[in-house]
Amino acid sequence: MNAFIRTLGSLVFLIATLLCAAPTHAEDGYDLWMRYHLLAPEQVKRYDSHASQLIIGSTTPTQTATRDELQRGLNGLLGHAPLLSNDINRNGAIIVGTPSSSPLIARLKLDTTSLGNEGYLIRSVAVDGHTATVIVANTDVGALYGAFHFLRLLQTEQSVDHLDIHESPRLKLRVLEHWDYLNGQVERGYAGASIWDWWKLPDWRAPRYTDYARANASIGINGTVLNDVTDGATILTPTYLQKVAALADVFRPYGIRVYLSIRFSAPIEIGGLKTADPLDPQVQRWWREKADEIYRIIPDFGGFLVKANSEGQPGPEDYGRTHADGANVLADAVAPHGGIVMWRTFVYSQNNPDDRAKQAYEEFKPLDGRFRSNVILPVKNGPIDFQPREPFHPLFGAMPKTPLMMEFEITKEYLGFATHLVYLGPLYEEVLSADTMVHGKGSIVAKVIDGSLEGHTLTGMTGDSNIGTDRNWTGSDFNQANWYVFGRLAWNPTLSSRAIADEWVRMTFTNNNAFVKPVVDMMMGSREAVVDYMTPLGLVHLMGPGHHYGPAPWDASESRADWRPVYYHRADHEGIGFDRTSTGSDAVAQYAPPVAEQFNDLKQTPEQFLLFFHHVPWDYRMRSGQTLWYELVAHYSQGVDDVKQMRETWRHMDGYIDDQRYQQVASFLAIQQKEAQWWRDACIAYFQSISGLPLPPGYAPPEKSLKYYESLTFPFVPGYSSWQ
Ligand code: GCV
Repeated sequence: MNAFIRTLGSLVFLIATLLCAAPTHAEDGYDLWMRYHLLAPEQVKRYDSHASQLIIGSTTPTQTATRDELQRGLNGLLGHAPLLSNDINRNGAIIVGTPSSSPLIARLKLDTTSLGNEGYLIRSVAVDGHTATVIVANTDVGALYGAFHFLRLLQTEQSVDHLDIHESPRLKLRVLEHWDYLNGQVERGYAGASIWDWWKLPDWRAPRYTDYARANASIGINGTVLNDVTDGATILTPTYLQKVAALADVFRPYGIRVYLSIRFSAPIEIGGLKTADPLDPQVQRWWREKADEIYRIIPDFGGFLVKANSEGQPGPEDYGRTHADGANVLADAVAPHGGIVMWRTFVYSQNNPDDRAKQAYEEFKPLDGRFRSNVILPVKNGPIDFQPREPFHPLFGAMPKTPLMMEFEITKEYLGFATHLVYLGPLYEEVLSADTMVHGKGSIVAKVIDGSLEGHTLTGMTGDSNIGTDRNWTGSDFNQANWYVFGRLAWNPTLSSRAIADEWVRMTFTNNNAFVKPVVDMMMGSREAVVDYMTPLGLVHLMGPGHHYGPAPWDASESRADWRPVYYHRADHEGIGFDRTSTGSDAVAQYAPPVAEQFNDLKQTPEQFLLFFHHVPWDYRMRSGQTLWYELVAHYSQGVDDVKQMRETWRHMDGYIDDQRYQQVASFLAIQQKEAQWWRDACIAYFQSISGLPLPPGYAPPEKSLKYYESLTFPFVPGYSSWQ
């Protein structure tokens, strides 16, 4: 009998394990990484003893949100929610709160001084003779972040015994920037329309807004810019401010502040003034009154984001004033309310014939120290524009008296839009760990933006969002990882992108190591693959004009020279590459001397940046001993081979996850392979027509003629820039 019961027990256990291990029901990706599916029975057993009771307040909206999230998460992961109680009366309680909101926590007398306003600690303790896990912070939002961390431990099947976790964000502003227009379009957005339904706001607050806030809070994002940097001034009108206020209400419990992109000429466009000159007292008053109006209805409004005097946008230079004059008038308007101004450095002018890579530095470096203390300058990761690979931006480390924030592009404008599987973690990590050398070795970009290098307290990172109305939010399941890794690195820019990929895969798909390991490896290699099949060896901006889809290295059709691919690669019969050395545009001089010296020297320049800094003969001998022409072809071919390998890896993943997501990834990888081949063939066909050299032995010729690739047109590319 005993044996029978044992066998029956094992059978039930086996069936339950199989059910958990091999999900068969369709999933559409809506849950993102907050996918609280029932864990395997042995994991449930392991965590049950740590989740018997939940002791948490619910007097504030943030406390309620935290309680709801823990209940939802634990219910999903363990199959039942812990008992909600006011006092501890058994082992395995979870106690959440702040010393001021929870008498139980106050009694523990934990040292929370180092946690600041947003940090938390998670610790295994004994309370009144019972074991418990406490999630403690100085604020409700800190406790919410801690709750998400605790859930992540379970989702990724980590130990929750003997916990002693201290976390606080390294950066103050962790901001998503939406390039969304009021008409519903999203600039460079490949996941459907804007998620802000402006027409129905403020009365209809779609439940999706709350899920958006949950997702952001789960990775520590604490700000959102709702509209595109080239959006008009309408957002500042009373009607739209009511809509903005409604969104701010939804986000507030999750610790998310709302920011707006403003148009510098708003005082003229909606204010009826004749000028937007920042030194004009009427203009200054207009901005002050506008700020007062905003803060009356959104008391925790974050502040303004500005793109000025760049790519046709109005700005202070229209009146002979500087970027600092422009930023300061806005800064003065929001300062009494605790607001900040993010004044973008992505500035270059069509009237300036100098190397585009140099222009932001030249504009801003002389203004160092001339901005108000509530101004921070977003700097794109590289000096051109979010290319698959660029060296770090020379402004990092060059403006010691001014807070700089990192601007990353999460939406894959130049990296295959929604369909290509490109995990951006390695790109972000490469830039954050790049050494500016401004104060000797170890002056890495992460230390510039976390303020530790120059002692700034206003710090931040902003990411140009990839979110839209698609059910899976980002246009593909793997694009969710780019939102995720952005948030995690904004919390701590020294985290490893591999570790982040690992936790994301576990939470988003499965903890099965047979899936996790190969998929994480595939993600980690995916960025190098796209560099290889699009822009290897330091090439940049070979994308089709305007829409940036597909290869067009031959293109010289754009009105502006610095929007043309031929401007960037400068290929001729002798060689290829942009000479930015001291004998060329001298862009290298913008870096600290040891870095400048390295980039200035052909032999010392890392080959991944070779053609960014040097014009190199086709027969130049690379470190491999092969010629540059050979290596160029080899890299393009390697990129395609890598994508083939990614498809092969994914083929072996069939059956580990739900079919719906599996199939979509498989189809998208097929698109990626086709397009990688197109990139390779079109670029090789073109560069061969310039170099006049035969293909190295063993490499297949392009499938079609150069004429064919040049003839392709794409009038309805998604995410097209509406201001061009
Ligand atoms: C918002 C790139 C993109 C533009 C974008 C611009 C910017 O040039 O192509 O769509 O405009 O960057 O960051 O301002």
